[in-house]
Amino acid sequence: MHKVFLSFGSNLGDRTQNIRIAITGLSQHGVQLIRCSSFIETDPVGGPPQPKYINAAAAVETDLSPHELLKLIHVIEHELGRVRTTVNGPRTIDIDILLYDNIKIQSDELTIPHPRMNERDFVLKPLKEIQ
Ligand code: PH2
Ligand code: MG
Ligand code: MG
Repeated sequence: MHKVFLSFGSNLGDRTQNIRIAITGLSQHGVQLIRCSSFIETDPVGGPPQPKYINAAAAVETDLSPHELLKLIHVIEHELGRVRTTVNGPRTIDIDILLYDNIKIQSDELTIPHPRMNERDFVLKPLKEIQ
């Protein structure tokens, strides 16, 4: 089992429900929830003018590899209606892998630890609650 920290963000539709559905979707595909932070409302950082976000973080356990987990995340994001248009633009759901054991990965598709996590209060605040 691998210990993974995920971050969640949503600023379209029922933001809280979107994050709950994402966590349920993960748990149905071998990604077990260990701890979940509170859900916080945050001002958008970067991107075009857009609605406020709900952000959260979760500690999970899984046997999936980092790339298998990323694939599952993309499926769940797609199921929740995520459409990739503008960089840092509004979205129904964004699920990011922050940490995966003590692994370091740098590939075209995936960088772990998440390269911008330490600059982002909307990531760090919920993460600190559960670490
Ligand atoms: N995600 C972004 C860009 N900006 N701002 C907030 N408040 N919350 C986010 O989750 C967020 C963001 C790109 O992933
Ligand atoms: Mg993100
Ligand atoms: Mg993402």
